Amino acid sequence: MKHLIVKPFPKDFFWGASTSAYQVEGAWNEDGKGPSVIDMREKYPEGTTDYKVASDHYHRYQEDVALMAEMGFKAYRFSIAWTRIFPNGTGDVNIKGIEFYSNLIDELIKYGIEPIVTMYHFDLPYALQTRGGWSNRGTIDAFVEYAKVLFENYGDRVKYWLTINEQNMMIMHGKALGTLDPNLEDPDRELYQQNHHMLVAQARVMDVCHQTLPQAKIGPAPNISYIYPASSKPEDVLAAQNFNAIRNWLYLDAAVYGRYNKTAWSFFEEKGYVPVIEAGDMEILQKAKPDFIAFNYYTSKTVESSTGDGNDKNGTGDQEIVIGESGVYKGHSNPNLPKNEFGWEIDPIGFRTTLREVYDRYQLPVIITENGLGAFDKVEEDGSVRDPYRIDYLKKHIEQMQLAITDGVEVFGYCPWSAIDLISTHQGAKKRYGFIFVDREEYDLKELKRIPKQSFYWYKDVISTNGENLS
Ligand code: BGP
Repeated sequence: MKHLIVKPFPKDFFWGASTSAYQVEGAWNEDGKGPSVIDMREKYPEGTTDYKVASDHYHRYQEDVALMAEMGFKAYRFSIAWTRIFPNGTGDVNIKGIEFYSNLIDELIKYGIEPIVTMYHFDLPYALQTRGGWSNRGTIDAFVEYAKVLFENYGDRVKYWLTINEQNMMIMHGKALGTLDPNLEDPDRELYQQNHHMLVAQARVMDVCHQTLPQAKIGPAPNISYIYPASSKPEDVLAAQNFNAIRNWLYLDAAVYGRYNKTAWSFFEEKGYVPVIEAGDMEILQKAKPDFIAFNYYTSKTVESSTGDGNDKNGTGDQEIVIGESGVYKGHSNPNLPKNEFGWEIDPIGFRTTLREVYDRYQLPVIITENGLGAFDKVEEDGSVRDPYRIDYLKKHIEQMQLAITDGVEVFGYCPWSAIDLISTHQGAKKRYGFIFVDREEYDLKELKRIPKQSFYWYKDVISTNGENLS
């Protein structure tokens, strides 16, 4: 639809940005923090650093929040490191960890910035992993115990909660993210069992949130990308339906309706991935209802029908760009879309399509919790950092988000990735996403000086005009 009149962004729209604890904080073993699966990874991608210091936000959060306030942030989405609260995943609470986030939340509130808290962003406590991680139903209880402590300590100030970041990516690409236990014997079958446990854990936590904090709102935070068929061939359309179900709707149908998506379930049956569901699990899923849907969007995906000859994995680049599943769908590079430096297709219109589809299916308010462009930013001789490519990416996505709002989608916030430079999951410190440059290199920490980028000033203007001035 080509709108002649575009609706404005809602008043009180949550303009902000996102980070995650392990990628930004550093201080990986300070003040009683226990190790997470990320800290204990056997190796990191070649030529990339670990997460021990990251952007040193743990020690510099006041300076960082002041910069966010200068940009005019209305919201900041960050994650709490489970291992700062429970160094062993469960058991004794670490008071210093409680204090850190309490101070961070107070600092945000001081500037009128709404804290939006992700409870778990990839960094499962290593102590739980050694006991089977998400394969062990005990981890469900541990997550509920952890959530209760967060609600008790921060529920007076935090109104917006996100349960699990990108559960779908942890299940489908856990190896690349470093969240998958490398010793799993039958990873594919086991992963969908873990997925089931995460769904139950999420549902229980949503329920506890509603019972204990009636004013709070809580939702899931998957990565959602609408899947296109490579052509109008009916076989390709079926393949796209398959992948949409397995990658996207499986997770949201369970979170919102408390049921397994039928196409995804038939995929489990076909492949031998059917999870064990214990008595009462489906009732738990059905009882819990999210208040909104948060999702991360970077790119769309395109597939064609499977050749079934073992050559379905297709694509180039990193992360989940190489996709395909024998007999189900085959990855296809979309010739209509440009790619970023890392091979990720750039698709702003796909963002509008995804927003419309998510809202049509679930009829819940939506907040975008990640969207952004990774690039090799550099400090110029005059000390500035110019990132017009990032401005261009964000501008086009914001335009499409506004069109989706005009289409009728209820969007209440936009928190792109990332507020400040942090360590990328796949390419270390050199791949940057932030509005604020952090002066460090992969192995040389320098002084970790903060430098507002060109996009910082641009975004400041976007926020102050409530999205009217995108130029
Ligand atoms: C999402 C994660 C983030 C972040 C982002 C960018 O999947 O939720 O934690 O890493 O992707 O990915 P990358 O850093 O690999 O470019």
